[in-house]
Amino acid sequence: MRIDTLITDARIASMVPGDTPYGVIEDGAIAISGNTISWVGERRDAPTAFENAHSLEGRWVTPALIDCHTHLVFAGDRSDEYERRLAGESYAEIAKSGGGIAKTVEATRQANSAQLAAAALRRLEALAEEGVGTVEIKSGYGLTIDSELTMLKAARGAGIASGMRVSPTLLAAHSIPREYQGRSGAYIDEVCIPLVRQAAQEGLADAVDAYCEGIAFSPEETRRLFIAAKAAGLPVKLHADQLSDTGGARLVAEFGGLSADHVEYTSEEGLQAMANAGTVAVILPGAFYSISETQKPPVARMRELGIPMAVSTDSNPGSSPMVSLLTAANMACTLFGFTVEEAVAGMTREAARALGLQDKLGTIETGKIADLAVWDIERPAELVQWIGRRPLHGRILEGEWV
Ligand code: DI6
Ligand code: FE
Repeated sequence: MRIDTLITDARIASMVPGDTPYGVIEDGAIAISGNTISWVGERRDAPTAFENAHSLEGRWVTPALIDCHTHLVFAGDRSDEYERRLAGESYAEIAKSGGGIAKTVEATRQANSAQLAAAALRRLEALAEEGVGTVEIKSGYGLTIDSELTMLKAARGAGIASGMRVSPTLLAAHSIPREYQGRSGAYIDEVCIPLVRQAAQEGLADAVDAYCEGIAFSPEETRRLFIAAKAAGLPVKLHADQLSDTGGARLVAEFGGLSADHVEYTSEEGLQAMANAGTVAVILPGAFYSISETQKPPVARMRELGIPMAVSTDSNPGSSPMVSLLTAANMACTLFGFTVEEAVAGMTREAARALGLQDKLGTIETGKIADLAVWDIERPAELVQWIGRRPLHGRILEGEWV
């Protein structure tokens, strides 16, 4: 195979599980052919025929980071809610009084696709400066057929404008809109399920998500939605057990779901189901921190059970107003007891798995897409230790420097 670029003089944290932490190759080389990694190994064994060579001058290289749970398409502002929480109201109380997600829905319904994409682009750029190459973006602030479709299109548009890979998720079952108050089942049947079918037919979403919680949708409603998603050929994931144990993790695992996200209140039974199904736990410490939650996700037990763990920003205007994946990784370690290696895997290999992209992304391995992040650091742990530092030297996406 013709090699377009041979990257040399690289300290590679391949994130391939194996004998060395981080899958390290100390004096490594990476061959890129088109958009694909065609060879990885020790520099002394590297192929000798290639078009261009590019020395990283001893810098570290990891897979480009992946933020696998965001709500970064939205309009409006929720800083009033922050002040209310500081004054003692809880996230759930604010939601029940008509604030919270409902406030963002009002603003988002007023915005057009171009406005939404422009606002999302700024947030994507903040993630890009930290080495992120792939971002999942959920709908869920439109809550009508038209405005959910507008959000999905805005997510794609922002992705194209940013040069990043965006994986859109349909989250119509995020909140019960005011016109369906007291009729959440009708909202599932009349809006969410038709949207699932349309999004699948038109290729507008890669997965279906829901918010299964006391302040949102019941397990029975979530199940109906998941049945429709499966019938339409779309994988499912779930905001599960964030504020209480609703059995959400067990439910999404039963459907072979990609991920159960938040999982602070997940029971032992739910964890067993996730382990059996291979469902990824997506840990969202920014939301835990921002809403002053005290119940931590059961990280030690998940580790014991071999549940894959990803870490993500949950970037949104209410419960997790953050555009820093490295800060989320730092929080996962300091607040929840992740090891640094687990945090880096959680932003790369396991985040790819949470998106069903584990065959294409998330490690530096032959055959994977050449999405890489190059860093000015001495050790991988520096990536996670610091808050607010951006040690990125540059990104290679689909084989090209950006
Ligand atoms: N859980 C979350 O963390 C976000 N959505 C959800 O269901 C919060 C979204 C928001 O507060 O706007
Ligand atoms: Fe979320």
